[in-house]
Amino acid sequence: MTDSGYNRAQLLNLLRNMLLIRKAEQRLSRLFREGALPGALHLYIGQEASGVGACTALAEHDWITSTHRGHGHYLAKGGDLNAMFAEIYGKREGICRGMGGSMHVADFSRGILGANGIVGGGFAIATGAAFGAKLRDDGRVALCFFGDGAANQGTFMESMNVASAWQLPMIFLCENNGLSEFTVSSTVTGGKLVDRAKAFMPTVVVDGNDVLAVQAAVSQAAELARSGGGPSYVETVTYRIHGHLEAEDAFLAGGVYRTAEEITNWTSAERDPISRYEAWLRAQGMADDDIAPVHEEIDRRIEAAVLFAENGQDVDIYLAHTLMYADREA
Ligand SMILES: Cc1ncc(C[n+]2csc(CCOP(=O)(O)OP(=O)(O)O)c2C)c(N)n1
Repeated sequence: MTDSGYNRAQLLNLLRNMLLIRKAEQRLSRLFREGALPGALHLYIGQEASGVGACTALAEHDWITSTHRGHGHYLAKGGDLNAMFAEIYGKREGICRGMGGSMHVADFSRGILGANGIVGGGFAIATGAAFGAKLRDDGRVALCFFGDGAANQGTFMESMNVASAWQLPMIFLCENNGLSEFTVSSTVTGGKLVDRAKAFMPTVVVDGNDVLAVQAAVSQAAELARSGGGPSYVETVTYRIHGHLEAEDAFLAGGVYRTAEEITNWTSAERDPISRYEAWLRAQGMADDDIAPVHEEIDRRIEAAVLFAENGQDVDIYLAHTLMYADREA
């Protein structure tokens, strides 16, 4: 990790944001196993440096589109924790009134155009947001998070083509975790993903578990986009530690697509994005007195979010029908 020029408070804030994602999802994982949560749960654990590095390089009004693995992006962009928990619990107090669930957390007021159950579904949405920003000349940038699996969807090429031809203020942020559901991506992917983007725009591949490296790469891409320089492609090489989804064992029925050694390797203190960042903070002179209170604060916020969600009202299923039509009152 390199010197970012950040002050102590900013450096601790990066830790705070990564811990918020990690601890929130660890709690959600437990709740899922206890049967407290309806719907599927795709966890971002292990990829926190990618979402936090990218979102802290953006301005509050910039746009992001997310994926089915969207909790980390939503929280990193400033989405409300309580409203996310209530959404995942299927409660009316949820960010989408409990009707979207885990795969659709969104908050347009914070530039979060939504998680998305359609793999590759964010490409065209982010391209449209960037086109709108260019037409309005409002200085906004649109960043599209997507996985290496999504890069095999046709809309990736179509969106890069339009973004490049029209020089849109856009960042294609590929979170390359090497896996696509229960498939090792290299077995279904021709060539290198970055080479696809090179035909259209500047590219960079960074260590996606190094929050400061991601932050620096996305800052540069955002600066280029804001100054009229068009789109960029940033690839963050990372790893998802949990299964594709929390009920993975039931889907696999004894099948295996990765080894225990691979997981152990990526969860080692040297590679895990949070432990290695904490070690780096300590090397910069931070002490337990700086770091421990951040853990405690996040633990308190998460327990408050669980209570908030548990005390919420069950989703109003009749409202879904009303909301289906644009000309009806919500
Ligand atoms: C259009 C579409 N095709 C297939 C699926 C099923 N599916 C869900 S996640 C996934 C793999 C996505 O891999 P990647 O984009 O690398 O994201 P990751 O899960 O690694 O974060 C697939 C094929 C889907 N949801 N949508």
